[in-house]
Amino acid sequence: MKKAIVTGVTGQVGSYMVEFLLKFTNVEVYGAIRRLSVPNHQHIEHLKSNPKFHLVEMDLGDEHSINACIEEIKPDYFINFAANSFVGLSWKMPVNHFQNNTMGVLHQLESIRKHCPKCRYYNAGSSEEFGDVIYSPQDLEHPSRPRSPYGASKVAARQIVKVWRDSYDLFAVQGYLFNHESERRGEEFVTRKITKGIAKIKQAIESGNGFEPIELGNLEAQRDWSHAEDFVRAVWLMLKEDKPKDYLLASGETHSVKEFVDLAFKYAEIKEAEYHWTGSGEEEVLYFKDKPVVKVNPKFYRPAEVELLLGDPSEAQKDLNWEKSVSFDSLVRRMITNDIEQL
Ligand code: F7E
Repeated sequence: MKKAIVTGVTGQVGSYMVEFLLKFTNVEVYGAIRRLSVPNHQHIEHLKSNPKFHLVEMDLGDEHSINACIEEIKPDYFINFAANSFVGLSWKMPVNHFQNNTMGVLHQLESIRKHCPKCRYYNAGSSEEFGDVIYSPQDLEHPSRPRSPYGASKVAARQIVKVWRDSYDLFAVQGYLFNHESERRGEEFVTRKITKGIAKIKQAIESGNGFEPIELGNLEAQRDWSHAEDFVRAVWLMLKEDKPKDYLLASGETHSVKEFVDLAFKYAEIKEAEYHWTGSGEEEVLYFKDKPVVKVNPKFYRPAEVELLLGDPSEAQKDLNWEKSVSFDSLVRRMITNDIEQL
């Protein structure tokens, strides 16, 4: 049986990747985890009894742990979803982002080159690499103009993947993944922060209790949001191609943070709902009747913002025969419904 190492399996997209591989392929999956003192296995707990799934310990910041896993398992596939992925934090911990997101990739590729050069390698790239975009929709030709240490760390990783591919004839690719969200999204990201916050507000309103408004940063930022589960099939298809080639995965639609808020309130179906926005910029507030439910707090602004992202997924659609299955509307509905049910 072929073997795949998947990193980042306790996170959103890594856990969907493992589910996909166990369900649709005959591959033995080694999920790489970093041991923490707090429990973080909620997305993979249901997979642990599967005999084709094993957990191994690996830390992107520790090349010895990377090398030890690769040398012992000698995987046929290596799918790297582990990363420091919160853009907002990357200004506060820039070195850490480069150590994990860039140097981690270099150590993985070096180890693959030495121990299993036929291994097919995938690293998760990001639309943050496009950054300060000069045209829309962004395609594979769009230049790298990152705006954050996170974006720069992913651009550097992309160069490393290319150099290792060209120099050592490795099957190594890095996709451009536009924003991907789900019911498993971390609560620091804007979509989940909104749906979780609205679920709590709904509960408070319907039980006659008080509540604090949700505080957000830039409401005008526009993102190309997809469901994370839609991307994992495309990642697998990239690894099954005849030749290594990078692809861009996106929904092909862009929506503002404010539109996400409006739709999430709509699907929350709060009784006697009656909303209105007032003000602009830092003074912008969304009211439910006379109570603020969303307001702007400049502390969530970024030192440099990526204002607009819109991806062109046509090459992946054509070559990989891949299509998204979850629309923006369904994504928001699924996330808010899940958070309401969880409460
Ligand atoms: O921000 C704005 C914020 O943190 C989205 C990661 O998966 O996708 C993700 O990066 C937008 C930004 O995601 C708040 O300024 C407003 O414009 O949810 P986010 P992100 O930065 O787009 C890319 C593709 C990745 O690769 C990353 O790993 O929303 N925004 N108010 C806010 N963002 C946050 N987090 N919190 C706010 O209160």
